[in-house]
Amino acid sequence: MFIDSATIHVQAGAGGHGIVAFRRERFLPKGGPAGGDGGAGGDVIVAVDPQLGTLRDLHYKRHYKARRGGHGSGSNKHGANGESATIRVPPGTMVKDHATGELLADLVSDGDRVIVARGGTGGFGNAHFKSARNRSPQDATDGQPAEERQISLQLKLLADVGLVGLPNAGKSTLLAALSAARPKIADYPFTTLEPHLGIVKYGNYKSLVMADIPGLIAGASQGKGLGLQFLQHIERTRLLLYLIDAVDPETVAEQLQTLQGELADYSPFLLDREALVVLTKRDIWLEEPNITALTENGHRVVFISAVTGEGLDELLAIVAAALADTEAALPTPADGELG
Ligand SMILES: Nc1nc2c(ncn2[C@@H]2O[C@H](COP(=O)(O)OP(=O)(O)OP(=O)(O)O)[C@@H](O)[C@H]2O)c(=O)[nH]1
Ligand SMILES: [Mg+2]
Repeated sequence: MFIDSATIHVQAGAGGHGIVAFRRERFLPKGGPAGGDGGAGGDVIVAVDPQLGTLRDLHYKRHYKARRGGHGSGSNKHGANGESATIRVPPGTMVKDHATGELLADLVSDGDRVIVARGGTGGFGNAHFKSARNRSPQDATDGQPAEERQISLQLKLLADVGLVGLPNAGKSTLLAALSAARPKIADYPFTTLEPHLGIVKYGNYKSLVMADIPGLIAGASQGKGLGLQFLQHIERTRLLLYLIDAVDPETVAEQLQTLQGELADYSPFLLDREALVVLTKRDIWLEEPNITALTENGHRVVFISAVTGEGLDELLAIVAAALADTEAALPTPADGELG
């Protein structure tokens, strides 16, 4: 199951208390203060695990708690620090405070982490308060309470290239032809029910990440078909490929309009994204489509057949050149199915 959002409860550990104690030695009835400090409570941390592709685990476990700090003890013993709790998430996870909506972190690469609930500091034992004026302090302080809150997490896949198209346009077939990913392919609409990533190798040891998402239909923005829920996964791609089945050449301009209309309803920014138009299934065309209507707004148009491989080298060369003009590739989870 592909799960790309979750709301969880996080609770850090409280600080341990400091204590009041005095040294006891054999011939000294009353030794100096020896109450140790409390240990710090553990934090709750959210960290990237590049092996993960979904937030599924968080769907099953919704409460995360770090350990509290140990209390101080006699002979100046410091309480142990409480163990932190780490929540692992895939690259591309945005972390927000659930109540305020404040963005706490956008965790992109391996090593990225954020403390979402801070453990309390430990209290001071009476040894801490010893001074020239007060050689036998009777005071100790309690540890600080721990932070606790609800956080919401949302995964927005990180990929270089996003495939958009109507159902059956050939998106998954293209991903399968170019990468080791094996998404399900079939001649009925909505074969793909969840996003897939594939690593596409090209040139000399270069690679890019391509995201295949479920098909869009007219009215998706009103919730038709699978709706727009998967468009968040192409928000962070650098290049969009509009895949258009050109077996019926009369429909190509309208298909592009439908796709762009739905994208615009989701976020007008998506229309400013660098994009190519890819006409698919060339091996079964009866005639070449007229592409003037497609190139009007400046898009390049490429003809391919993912079945015979025709046009794929040219497509990759154009994609590579377009990406070279934008920033470096973002890190990604493993090839293939995400969940
Ligand atoms: N002849 C031919 N058939 C193709 C080509 N590309 C895809 N198909 C066929 O078109 C149908 C749909 O292909 P998919 O790759 O599943 O389409 P999709 O865009 O992923 O569809 P959804 O996941 O439903 O949105 C399948 O029967 C494919 O075999 C092609 O280049 N040539
Ligand atoms: Mg598909």
